[in-house]
Amino acid sequence: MNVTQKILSAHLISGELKPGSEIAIRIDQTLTQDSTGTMAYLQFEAMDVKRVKTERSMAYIDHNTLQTGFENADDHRYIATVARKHGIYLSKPGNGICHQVQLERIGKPGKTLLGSDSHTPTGGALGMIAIGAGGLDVAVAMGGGAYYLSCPSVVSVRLTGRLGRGVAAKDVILELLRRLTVKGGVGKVMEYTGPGVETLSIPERATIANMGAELGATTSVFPSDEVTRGFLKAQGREADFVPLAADPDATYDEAVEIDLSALEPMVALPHMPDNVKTVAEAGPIHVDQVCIGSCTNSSYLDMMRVAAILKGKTVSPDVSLVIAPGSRQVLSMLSANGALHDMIEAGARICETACGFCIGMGQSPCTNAVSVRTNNRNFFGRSGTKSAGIYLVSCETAAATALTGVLTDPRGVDADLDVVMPDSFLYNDNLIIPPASEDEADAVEVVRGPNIKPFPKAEALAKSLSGKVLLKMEDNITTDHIMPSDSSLLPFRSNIPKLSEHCLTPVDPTFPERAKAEGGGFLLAGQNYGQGSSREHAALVPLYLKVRGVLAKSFARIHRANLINNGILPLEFANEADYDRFSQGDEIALEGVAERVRKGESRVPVTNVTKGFTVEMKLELTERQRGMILAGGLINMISQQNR
Ligand code: MIC
Ligand code: SF4
Repeated sequence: MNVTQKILSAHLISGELKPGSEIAIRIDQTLTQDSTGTMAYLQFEAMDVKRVKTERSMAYIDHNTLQTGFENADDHRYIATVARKHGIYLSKPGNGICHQVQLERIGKPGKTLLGSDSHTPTGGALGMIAIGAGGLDVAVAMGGGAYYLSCPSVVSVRLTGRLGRGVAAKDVILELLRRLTVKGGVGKVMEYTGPGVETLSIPERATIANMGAELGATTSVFPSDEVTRGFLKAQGREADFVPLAADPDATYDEAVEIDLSALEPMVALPHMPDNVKTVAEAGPIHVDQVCIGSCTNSSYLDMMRVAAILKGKTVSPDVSLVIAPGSRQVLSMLSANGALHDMIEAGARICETACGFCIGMGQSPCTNAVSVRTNNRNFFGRSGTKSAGIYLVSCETAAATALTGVLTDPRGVDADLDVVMPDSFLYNDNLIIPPASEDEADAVEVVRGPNIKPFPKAEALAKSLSGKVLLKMEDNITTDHIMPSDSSLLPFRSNIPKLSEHCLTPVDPTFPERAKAEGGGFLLAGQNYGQGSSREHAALVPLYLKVRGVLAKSFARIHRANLINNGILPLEFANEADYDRFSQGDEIALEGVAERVRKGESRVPVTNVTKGFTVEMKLELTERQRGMILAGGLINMISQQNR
């Protein structure tokens, strides 16, 4: 068996490990963050489970930390109290980005982790099966329920050689994105193999596993080896170590090979993470802003290399350099060893340890800006400035670029880049607040501010459906298009009515108004609809606007699950060319759809009433998913079962 099969089979509750078939797995650990967490906990409360049943559930506050009004702070208080009451550990704001802290303090080789954030696979660096999902799936897992997924196929990404000076783990994953694209990992686990693995530290593995999300992969995983042991030992957690390796005769469904020695610094140009070139090919583009941080690149190792490049130099007068270390541990170590001083003296603006600029929470750049960043997504508008373009690079490239003011290959920098991993990190868990004991939990009051509104619930599927195609969209529409997020909208993650005013506005500013005027309808999209974030809001808000189904060439994994969990039909063209026969505004009808779902038919006829033809669409649902669609979502299904 390979590593993926070993962990999945040890957690298998039902199904068979056959790629494409539905399996259910036991979840050992969960995590939520604040921008998806409020909804996840409202849903958890609706399930009436007193105490979480996992080995460890964490609630992080790291996304909505810009408190320009009462909303975010109220959400933090709700999460803190609901966590205390129900057995969840709270990581307070200031403790760091969820994935970085989970890696440092909580993750364990061989375990499963489900998180309400698409970059949860960062945990794969420790030899975990760590998967991103919608908040509702995480709420179910907290209650002890299984996580259902389509069994992934396993790709061996065989690494050979060793990274050259100035070439980084980020360049490995950018190279994979260049080769495989943002759809290349759908339905797959990227399992790292080969002699190159042992040359990579845990934070480097984490960068690669983190950004496997951009390939659309179910997750990414590394073996657990002596490097893993060393990292856990330096975190004071050697007891959590277990070795985990693929058997010598393990087989894989596909294989890719990367020679680390042959890689060069890479850059993803706007507005897709797979729009990758070498830094040399991209040329010396003039840069306005450089942002270093995010869950992809904010470890101690990354920050020490940045400090080494900046030491004794000054940032270009034309560049605003922003640095956000990934965790309190990292920031604290930089301040203790003087590296923070080197950054500050070079002219860096130090931000709090949080998602910050990565999710448009502050640091929006100027009009038409070129913003060079170390995060993982450069989707249109994500920086908060629509006319700006985000360029994704490694920490080394970002730091070198900040000094010159133009996109710069860091291999020529005059700096000592040989950062040694510490024998012991400065760990301190005093910002992780344990929950109340079972005896005390009843007395804990859950505090809800006025911004917390109930979440919308779908209705049982009607016999037949009809309505207009409200919007026609192209390929690769992201959840940032469907439910944009920036510092003005993130405070309303617990307020679906308010968010609905912004649904799909990056594609068409008139959409929310038109959807309301029509009383709902259907969406039409190309390939990979809903890629990117795990935010369930990209399903809850369309549900609120009475969107009944999405007709697409294909869907991204998490978003498809979120649609089904909320009773919205994910319909795929059986013949992709049929997409062209539909226009925005066409009236469509799905006659007798409920009966077809009930019978388990995987094809449904969709009639274009306006143009007078009928096409076949795929509606491939498992038995459990059919139950959800018929009941009008997972919560309805659970409450029916409990009746
Ligand atoms: C993101 O990187 O897009 C986010 C913000 O972390 C999201 C979660 C969210 O939308 O709240 C994610 O990746 O799932
Ligand atoms: Fe936070 Fe950005 Fe990572 Fe999402 S991708 S978890 S916003 S740092």
